[in-house]
Amino acid sequence: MEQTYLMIKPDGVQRGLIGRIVSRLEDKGFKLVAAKLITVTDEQAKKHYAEHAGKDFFPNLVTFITSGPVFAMVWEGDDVVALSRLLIGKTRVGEALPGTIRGDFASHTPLNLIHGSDSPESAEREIFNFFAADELAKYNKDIAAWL
Ligand code: DAT
Ligand code: MG
Repeated sequence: MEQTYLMIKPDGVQRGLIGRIVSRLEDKGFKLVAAKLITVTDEQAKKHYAEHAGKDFFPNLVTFITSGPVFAMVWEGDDVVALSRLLIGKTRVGEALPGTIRGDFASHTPLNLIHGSDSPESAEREIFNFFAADELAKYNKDIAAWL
């Protein structure tokens, strides 16, 4: 089953949006397999955003993501990488549609509340930048047959 790394960024934690964001992911039918409130280290941040190293906004991105606690999560489901990014909405707030998390709650692009892996390969790398394998729960939900 596909897994993805989703992370409520420091702005989402500060604004008290953890519960509402998690509810949307549960409502969609994804299965939560790991979650914890952590402060991202400089090393983890640089690894997480390695694809953006060298871009003008990279230093601000690292400063922002390490500026306070984040809510790190692993979610599971069919096509969860692509479907969760649809729920999250576009990167730029001007393009994030109403009904998406960013479209409904974010008003400035860098403060866009939540990260979602962009491919199954990124997900694998990102999950293990923040979690150990034994932190991922293995369990079945009977409701899965109805989703
Ligand atoms: P996403 O978070 O939608 O996967 P991304 O991987 O392209 O987007 O960029 C990572 C984060 O960097 C994004 O959530 C916000 C920030 N960012 C991206 N492009 C930016 C830009 N042009 N100016 C400022 N911040 C930007
Ligand atoms: Mg990205």
